[in-house]
Amino acid sequence: MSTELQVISQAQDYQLADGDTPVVGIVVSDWNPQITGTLRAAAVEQLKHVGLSEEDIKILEVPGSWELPFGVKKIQMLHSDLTAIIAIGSVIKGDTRHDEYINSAVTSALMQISLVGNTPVILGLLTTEDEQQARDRAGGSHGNKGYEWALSALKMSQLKSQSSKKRIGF
Ligand code: RBF
Repeated sequence: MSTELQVISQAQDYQLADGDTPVVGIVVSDWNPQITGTLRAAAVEQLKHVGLSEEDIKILEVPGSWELPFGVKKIQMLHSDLTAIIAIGSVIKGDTRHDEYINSAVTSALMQISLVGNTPVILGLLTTEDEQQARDRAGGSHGNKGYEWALSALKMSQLKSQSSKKRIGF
């Protein structure tokens, strides 16, 4: 697995393993919609690039990042065949400490859901100091994190469905 720092600004080639049929859920927050919309578009583009169809990608919208954990639980109830779920949100620091409370609660809830359930949850939460930092990561100078999150979802889908001890070749 590569540990090099990569800036990904477009869909990457990725070979699905034989018999691997990922079905990916995307839960996306409507707060800071220009940012989350761009992240979501990149994630969908990446998944389609490797061969997933519209049917293999299930999308659920929630009002804000705070609602992401409930959205993840809900999408699992609606679609029992999901192999991974990406939770997308953008929390931007403001005059109050809302960002700290939201980020802390949401990240630990998503981790809990991932571990208690049997479906990996990909953390697609931008936690930035300002809007520019968010833009930089949603199609700007730091690429578009949506592509990376989709690739993580594909890798974790493969890991979830792995039934033997053979090494997974990412
Ligand atoms: N939700 C986000 O996804 N990103 C934000 O930057 C964000 N900022 C907020 C700031 C304040 C002061 C409040 C009260 C809410 C904010 N929310 C934000 C919305 C939050 O995630 C949630 O949708 C609402 O609090 C309703 O539960």
